[in-house]
Amino acid sequence: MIGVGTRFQDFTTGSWGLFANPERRLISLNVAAYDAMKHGAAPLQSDALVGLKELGAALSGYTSPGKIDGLKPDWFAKVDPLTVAPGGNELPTDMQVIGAVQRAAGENTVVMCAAGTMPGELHKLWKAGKPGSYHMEYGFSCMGYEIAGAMGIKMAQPDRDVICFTGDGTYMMANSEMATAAMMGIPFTVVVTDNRGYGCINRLQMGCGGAEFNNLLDHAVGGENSNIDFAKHAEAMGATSLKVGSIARLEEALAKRAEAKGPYVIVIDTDPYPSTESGGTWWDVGVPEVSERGEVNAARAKYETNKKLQRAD
Ligand SMILES: Cc1ncc(C[n+]2csc(CCOP(=O)(O)OP(=O)(O)O)c2C)c(N)n1
Ligand SMILES: [Mg+2]
Repeated sequence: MIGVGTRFQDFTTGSWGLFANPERRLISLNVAAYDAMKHGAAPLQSDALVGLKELGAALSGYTSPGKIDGLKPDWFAKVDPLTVAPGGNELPTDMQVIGAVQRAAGENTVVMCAAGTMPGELHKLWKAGKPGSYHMEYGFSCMGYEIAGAMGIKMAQPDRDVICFTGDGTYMMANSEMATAAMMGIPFTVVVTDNRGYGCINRLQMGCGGAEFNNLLDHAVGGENSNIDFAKHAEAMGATSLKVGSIARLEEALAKRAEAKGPYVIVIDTDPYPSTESGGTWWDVGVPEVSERGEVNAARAKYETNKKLQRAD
């Protein structure tokens, strides 16, 4: 395997469960020696472009025995149905929101995101257009990067159509650059998926056998008193904003995004529970060894099975 510019971190490697084959050898091309050396890889310290050109020349005539044709269409045939208009859900899912944005996006669109449910969902579901159209802060997946980041992308590439995904939690963590964008008339679109809490962390908690606790507003002390109006909040900072009640209305609102003079914020309530199961890989998040909860014991047993697949050397 050849890794280019990767730190081979947990999300890339399924916590090293994906690359368990004993025959596996790594070549790591990285400008940082520290990263190139990791996991017993043969290190190639180089700029990516220069290194790839030289590797390409050295490998000329070689063809891989692996077959990758058809993998991409097969994948999308499996997951595309999740992105089409609401199924049985009372509230739209985040996958359906991605579908609506995908249908509204053009060649010139850049989608961006950083933290919460959306990075994982976009990674699985988004079909990127031309190069430079998918901007994901997944180095640290830092909540609050989204709105400032979207403004930065638009400033760097004024001709691109920038669409930012942000959850309600990450919107709350940092949003004030919206006021700057409104003041300076920097136009980009923000889709706020409001599932009333930290949906992805709640699912992680459940996945580790835990009872739902303190991640969704409805499980927090006084949560019933919280009813944040994100559209009004954005409007108060000078953005054009609206709240939509369905995927169809979201599509109508997205179609009008070019009319906005500054940031254009569309808020939609989503279901905090569903996520795309396919393609899900293991993440080495510790589970207690001892618990009175059957769910934790079951999660621990699964953890130990997965731990055996891990090969990080
Ligand atoms: C600065 C920062 N703090 C904490 C986290 C851990 N974290 C990742 S996602 C998340 C919750 C995100 O909630 P929200 O934006 O509402 O997204 P949702 O999963 O509900 O769609 C938290 C606390 C983080 N990534 N960055
Ligand atoms: Mg949320």
